[in-house]
Amino acid sequence: MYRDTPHPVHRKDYQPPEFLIDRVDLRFDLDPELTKVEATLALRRNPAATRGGGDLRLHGEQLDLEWVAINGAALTPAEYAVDQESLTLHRVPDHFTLETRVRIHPSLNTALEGLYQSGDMLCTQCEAEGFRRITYFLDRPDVMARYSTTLVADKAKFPVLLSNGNPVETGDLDRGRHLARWEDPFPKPSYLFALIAGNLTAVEDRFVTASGREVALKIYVEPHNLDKCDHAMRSLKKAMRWDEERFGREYDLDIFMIVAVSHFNMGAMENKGLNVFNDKFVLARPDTATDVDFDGIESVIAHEYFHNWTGNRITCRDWFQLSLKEGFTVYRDQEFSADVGSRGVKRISDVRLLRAHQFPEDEGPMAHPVRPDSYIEINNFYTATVYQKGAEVVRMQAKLLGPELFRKATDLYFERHDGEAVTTDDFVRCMEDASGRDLEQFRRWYQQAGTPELSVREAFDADSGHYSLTFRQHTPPTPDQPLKAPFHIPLAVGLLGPHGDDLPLRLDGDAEAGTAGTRVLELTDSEQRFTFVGLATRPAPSLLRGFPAPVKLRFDYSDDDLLFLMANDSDGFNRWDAAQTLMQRLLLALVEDPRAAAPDRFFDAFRQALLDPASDKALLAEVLTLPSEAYLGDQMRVVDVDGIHRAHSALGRRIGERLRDALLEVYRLNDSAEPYVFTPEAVGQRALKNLALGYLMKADEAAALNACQSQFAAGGNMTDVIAALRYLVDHRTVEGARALEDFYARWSGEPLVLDKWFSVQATSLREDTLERVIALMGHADFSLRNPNRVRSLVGAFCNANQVRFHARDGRGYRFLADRVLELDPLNPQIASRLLRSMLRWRRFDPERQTLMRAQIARILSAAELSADVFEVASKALDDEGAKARGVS
Ligand code: B3K
Ligand code: ZN
Repeated sequence: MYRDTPHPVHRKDYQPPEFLIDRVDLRFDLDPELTKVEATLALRRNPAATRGGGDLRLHGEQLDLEWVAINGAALTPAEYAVDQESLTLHRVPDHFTLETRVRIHPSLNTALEGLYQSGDMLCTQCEAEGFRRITYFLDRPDVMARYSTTLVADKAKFPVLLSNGNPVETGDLDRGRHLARWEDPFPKPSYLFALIAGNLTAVEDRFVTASGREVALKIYVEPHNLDKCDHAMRSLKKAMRWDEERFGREYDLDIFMIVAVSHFNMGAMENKGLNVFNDKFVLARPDTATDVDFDGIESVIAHEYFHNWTGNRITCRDWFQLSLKEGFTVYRDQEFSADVGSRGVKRISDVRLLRAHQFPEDEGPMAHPVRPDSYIEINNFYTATVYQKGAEVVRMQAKLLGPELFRKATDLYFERHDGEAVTTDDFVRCMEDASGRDLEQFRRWYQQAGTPELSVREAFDADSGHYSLTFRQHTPPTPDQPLKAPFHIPLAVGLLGPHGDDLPLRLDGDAEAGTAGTRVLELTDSEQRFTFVGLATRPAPSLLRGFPAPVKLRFDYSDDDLLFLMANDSDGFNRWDAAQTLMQRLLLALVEDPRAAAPDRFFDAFRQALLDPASDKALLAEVLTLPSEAYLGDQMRVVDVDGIHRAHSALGRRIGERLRDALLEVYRLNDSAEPYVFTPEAVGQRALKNLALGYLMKADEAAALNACQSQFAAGGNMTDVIAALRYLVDHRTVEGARALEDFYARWSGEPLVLDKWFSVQATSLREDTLERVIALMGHADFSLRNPNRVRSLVGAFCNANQVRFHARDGRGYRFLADRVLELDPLNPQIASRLLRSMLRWRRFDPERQTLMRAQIARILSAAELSADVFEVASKALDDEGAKARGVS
């Protein structure tokens, strides 16, 4: 907690560490109330350091220092100084051994950073700067050391003791205690340290690597969750194999462990050899977890596993380089999911996510480049920009290089930088060196914030058969970056003939006749024209196939073009995008004029798509899903909260009414009685079926109510149950209330399922949702101490329920501010995340602006705030930044 204004850290101030640490020997005497940590560090002056003095300052927070010695001699108080954030050793030699002993208090650690207690177990979270809450250290990623860890604890309470690396010793001690010692042969930064102590059971398996080494795989969970690990284990083995095949990366230790923890600030953590997971991303059974959960588990397990190479073996020089590991690893997990599932659907859901979270971030007060220039609290920069846009930036490089050269470049990266802490620039240099391409201009994607707007004009000359596309790029100002230089943007373009076929793509000046399909063009200027030749009639342009760059496309498609692309484009992504644009248009017209009617041909196209037996069901479900209310708001100059909600409900209801028969047919055809399987086909079938049911429920269709109730009662799998529950709660007061009671009675003992029960209520469109949410805050099962529970109730209400959170009376805003103030002293990371729902207050009408502004100001005036919340709140209200962007 800070009384003074916390200061930003700047990228330009980076200095190499004055000392390096070669070895770390840790000994933990574990106890939830009081844990003792003894650390022995082998330090030496860094030959590459640019400055150095006699003193050495180590990071340390909330540590009670008991003892400190250099080369075996205890220091006297004159030889060191301790403050709230550090231990400074005066006049240290060039080489020395430092020993410290500190006391820490895991059971009091509600921030869940450092060593803390979750239920009956002890666990750690060190990224980004949690290790300094465990012991005094150079807690920065460019200090990589070899660790050994000895854990001592009561054997009955903590039979399992885990840390990074390989197990080397176990043994019994006096007073019912025991010990375990772990050695990690790979040098690592402190943020990758982990330990776990608990009463856990493991699901075990083995994996033989491409070179024939055997690796033991263990997933540790609390004993009652043993039957929910199959999917996680399958996912892990798939990910290990895929990384060998696709990137040539093999696992390197004898053992790989995953531990599921129920109190966790984020999704999971890639600690070397010992990944610690939020149990939401491990535990799944068909009756407890939805398709979305199964999918999340598969990709998060893969993501953390992939970090072993992109993050752990090669790490970040400093936290400004976070996207070096996160952007690349997200790209890798996206490609993995595309390969093991459906590539088209995966791309759609990734772009949906990017547009829903990253684009708004890029136009808000916390917009920052993929490689930020400054931060106050690094935990605030685990953002959609660093992760998702960072992945898009890697994807663009893969596109520019093509698959072979990209693989050559990643091979070079792994070889050149193994064991190092490097920068995003080092990554791009590998792309350049392996391909011979100059990516100097491309580097702007790391440096400039903001989403480029890409306006396109077309011209067709029937006489010459020339068809030209003129692209103009413009990136709006962002805080501290008023002017932007043009980006290097890969474009993937196709042209459709009158029968929907892909035309040959020959550019003016090409020697060869073009081939039909998709062509990658490179835009580097602020305006550039591409002229295609040999066209008999005006083609329908299919621009940005597969979404090759994170930009906003502005092209004045006619409705006819969109319907044509939706029906014919060979690119699945663009079929979806055309449908989305069309629906967005209809909805925004309805917002303007509630009496506007959707044209018949829209319903005809919808019906045709629904009844097409050849269609990919998962893709179809995506195509036929209306853009969300929040996304529609993003497309308006001033978000019309109530108008959007009205239009959204009206069109949904209209679809249900007009297409009743087709929807009922689709429901019937896809309502399978087969046992649950998690395959792309089965997932698609469930998605389509539940989409149809949703439209029918909106239309208040009697047959749908029956179907919904029996689907809920049958309880076949959680995907179907939760869909039915949501529809009942949203549309039927009596039946909804009964279903909620039944659901609670059935699932109150399963925390992850209970989270869904809270979420369904928090995201309900019913008018009394806020009252319910407030009432649920007092429910015996609610706790501010569990991040999953907070997210499932408070987070869901504030982030995923635009119409109720942004209710005109401002009570949603006050509710959020109260929660932020309540949570901040307990868990600043969670408090600061929640507050982000108000970051874009300037996008709303003046009344709502005033209300939100007042709540943010109230938060800022609190006597004590964490750096996390302070940074978000102060940037939210930063008028200078806003002026630079031309908004008021
Ligand atoms: N690297 C962690 C995130 C750490 C967040 C710290 N506030 C999980 C991941 O991205 O894989
Ligand atoms: Zn990651």
